[in-house]
Amino acid sequence: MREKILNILLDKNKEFVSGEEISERLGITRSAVWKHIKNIKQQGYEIESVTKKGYKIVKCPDLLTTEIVKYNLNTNLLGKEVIYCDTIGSTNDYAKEIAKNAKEGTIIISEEQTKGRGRMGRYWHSIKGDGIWMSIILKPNIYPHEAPFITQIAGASIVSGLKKLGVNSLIKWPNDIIINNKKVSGILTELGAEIDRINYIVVGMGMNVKTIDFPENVKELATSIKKEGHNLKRIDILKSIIEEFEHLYLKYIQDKDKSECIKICRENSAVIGKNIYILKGEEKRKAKCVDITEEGNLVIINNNIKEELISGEVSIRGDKDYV
Ligand code: BT5
Repeated sequence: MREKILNILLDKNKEFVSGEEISERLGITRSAVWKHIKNIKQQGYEIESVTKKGYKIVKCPDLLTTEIVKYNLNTNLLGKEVIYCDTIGSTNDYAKEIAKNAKEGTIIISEEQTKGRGRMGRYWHSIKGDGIWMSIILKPNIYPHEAPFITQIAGASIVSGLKKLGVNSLIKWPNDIIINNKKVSGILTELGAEIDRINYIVVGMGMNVKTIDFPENVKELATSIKKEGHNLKRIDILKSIIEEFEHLYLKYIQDKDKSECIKICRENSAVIGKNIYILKGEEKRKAKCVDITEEGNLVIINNNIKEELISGEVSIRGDKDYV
């Protein structure tokens, strides 16, 4: 009910709506309306109430709450369920805990993560209120070996979601999004599977939006949307990415069409045409990146020999810099 009232107020777009209208539309008493409004205010919304005029939203809190994320979200699958947390260990861990019984498309968002994770046990800084820390639960009918493609979909949807808002970024294959050679976003795709079938995939995406001062150990390599000169709201970025994700994901799952995703990955690649180092465990070797295949694998040339890399355990560094 609270969500319905909030939606009515948001629909009015900062104009008054009377308590009577709300109570009639929702079939509840005016005092029930008032109680819900009080509750909505406690969530951080500034609501003006004037006798005979009713209520209007003056200011929404800068939070990624369930109601705000779902409001006018243009999707059919993603974000029908949104779980919002103020703080959590890791949204990916929580998503994996609930994945079995969760609906496909469920999104978990937290204002802060205390144990945010990167790949291979690395740490992911997730400062409270500064970024987007979210995980999406998917249940695609694909083979486990096809799962790395979901990381490509996530990368492509971040790049094109940002582009729609006027921000240019590049994908450092397989899972980093960079602006001006610095990392603004990272993707962590995890799998719950049996030998030949996937039970679920959790796609975690972290994006620095408002951070200006980064922790010492990532200061040199990290950036944020704000630091790059863009004053965007987290909620607008989040929705743009989710809508792009759904579009590319459904093309892949329903039409078996990877082409649009791969086109975005190729056209916005930070590594194609570059000399790089490939890191795998202790191993480090030099190669030149030449392409990304239709499957989302990276094509490299080393000593005149062409090779395809699958994302899994591989990291890439530029031959001079991070990229
Ligand atoms: C990643 O791993 O880039 C995947 C990051 C995924 C984070 C999301 S947030 C929501 C969901 N829940 C989670 O627990 N995780 C996901 P990797 O390629 O391994 O990069 C990790 C490295 O990035 C670290 O070793 C640092 O060097 C650097 N790093 C850590 N925090 C960063 C930040 N906030 N911004 C930029 N770089 C960071």
